[in-house]
Amino acid sequence: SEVTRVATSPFEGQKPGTSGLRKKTSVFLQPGYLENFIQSLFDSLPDGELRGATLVVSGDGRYGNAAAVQIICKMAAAHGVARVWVGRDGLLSTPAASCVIREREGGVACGGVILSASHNPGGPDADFGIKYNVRNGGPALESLTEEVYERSTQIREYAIVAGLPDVDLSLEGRHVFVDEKGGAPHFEVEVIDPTEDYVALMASLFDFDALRSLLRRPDMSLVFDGMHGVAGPYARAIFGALGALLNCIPSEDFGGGHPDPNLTYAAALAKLMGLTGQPAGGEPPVLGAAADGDDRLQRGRDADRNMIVGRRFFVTPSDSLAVIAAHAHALPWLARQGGLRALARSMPTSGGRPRLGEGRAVDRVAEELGLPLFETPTGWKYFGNLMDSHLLGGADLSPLLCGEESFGTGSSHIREKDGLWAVLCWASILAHHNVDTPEGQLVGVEEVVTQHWRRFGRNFYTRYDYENVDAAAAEEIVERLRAMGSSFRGAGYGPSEPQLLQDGFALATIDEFSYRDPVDSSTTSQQGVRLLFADGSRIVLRLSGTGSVGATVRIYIERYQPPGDEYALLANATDALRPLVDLALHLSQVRELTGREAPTVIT
Ligand code: VG1
Ligand code: CO
Repeated sequence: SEVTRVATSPFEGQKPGTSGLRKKTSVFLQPGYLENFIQSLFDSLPDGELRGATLVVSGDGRYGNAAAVQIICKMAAAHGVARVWVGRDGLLSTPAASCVIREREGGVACGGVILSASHNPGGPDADFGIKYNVRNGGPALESLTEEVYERSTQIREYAIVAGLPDVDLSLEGRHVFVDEKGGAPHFEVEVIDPTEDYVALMASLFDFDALRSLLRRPDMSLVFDGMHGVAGPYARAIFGALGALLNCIPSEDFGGGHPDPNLTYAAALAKLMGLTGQPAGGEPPVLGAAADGDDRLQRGRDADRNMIVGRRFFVTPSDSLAVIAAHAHALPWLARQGGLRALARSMPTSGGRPRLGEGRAVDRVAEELGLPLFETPTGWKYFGNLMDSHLLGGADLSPLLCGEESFGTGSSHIREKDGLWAVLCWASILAHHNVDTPEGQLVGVEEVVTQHWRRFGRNFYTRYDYENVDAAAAEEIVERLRAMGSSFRGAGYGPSEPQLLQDGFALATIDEFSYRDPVDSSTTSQQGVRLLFADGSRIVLRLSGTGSVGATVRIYIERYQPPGDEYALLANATDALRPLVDLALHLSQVRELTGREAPTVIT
């Protein structure tokens, strides 16, 4: 069919944030909005990139997903793409999309358009999102997304094969379109099984036999909460293959709201695991996990995040990363590759700078294993460059483990965070600790984590989110802390001369995080204000880059407890952090400036 050129004019604000372009669904539904963005994206790709190429197009199934897939297919046809891979029903989890780009047919795809607003809720009144992942399977870097934005401000027309019929996305297989005049280049949409490539990859990374033996023990139990997200089918395929009795909680038990996997939103799992209230009947399961999925009615599914819970025991995401890193030897594919080469974490993830006070959490593990530790801005895209450092002429830093405090954990097996992979890591860690334990004496999650603290110390950690506050007020909070930084330095305070604050806190540094990518030397600045204390405690404040309206203020609060004092090590986190939380609220004036008495969410 013919390519149509449709006249259009720019929409404001098509600027991708932490993880792609996220806007209200109604904004995306304006005629031409999606088309403009896709045209700007296609125009920003290297010359010839799409000609004859295979492109992955899929999403998390939220409201608008299927219609957007059809439009993008028609635009791909107009730009010379030979084949589009779409997951059945237009669905692929974010990690599975990364996997399909990298692995399917040996990694022939040129990239993928992922329709997801991940942890933001979906629906006609909620959010929609779109991001592009490049050939390595990872999110596009800022150099590309900036260009897309630039082009979106100047766009005049977009190209589409408007006459191409919609594809039945429920039918797996090849849907081939031949030009009626014959001989013209053909275009096809291949609807693929969304779990096939991903499950095969997991089976190659982990020792499924060892996991099967663990999961068959009468004293072992696992519960996985897919939170109505796309994780469900992947979990069924994987844990089904492992013969695990997957306690599938009926979805009706979950209230709608927000797809973050955390103790607030995964309330049913928290209850089942004995963290809140009385669990119904018997001991809670040994290992519990949730992926990010979503609210009940407005399906949105992404499955890149994970939450790990033990029996009556919550594992902070920063601890989860540190524990996985400390167990690299127990993870088969890492062992096969001769062990880890590097570790990375986003700046707000538990750690801080090791040169001040003690190095912490994952930093301590890196120190002990003698591995380089990279501290990157928030968002997954920065990890990809490190993993592909050899392609850019640097030292090979893969295999690399990385993570974020926001329930994101992953490694160089793909280029996205990966919720189910993290659960398999934890199952592998339990398998490793329980090779010889007698029945009834299974080493559980709590024991693994407390052993870790006894060796490395513990980072008490919490995050306060103030969602959808006035944008000017949010800016003012950041400005205040910047100004505080200037006067702090002006007065000559610093690491060797800390400033004594209320409650005896000694402030050693205030700075604003900026990152110079060690591989391609690009820089990213204004990534959050950090207050570092002489005892190694830390307060970080930054504004979210994934919201669709207003601003979200995130305050990250962390205190390090060295090993040795058993009582202090096992203290209640809320109590242990209270003075520092009070200080953070006081210094930021977040209550006064936003008019919010309490945060929207505490994790
Ligand atoms: C948040 C998290 C960040 C994460 C991002 C995407 O970003 O803090 O760690 O990478 O969401 O996660 P921000 O800018 O709102 O703080 V997902 O699961 O929504 O792709
Ligand atoms: Co997500």
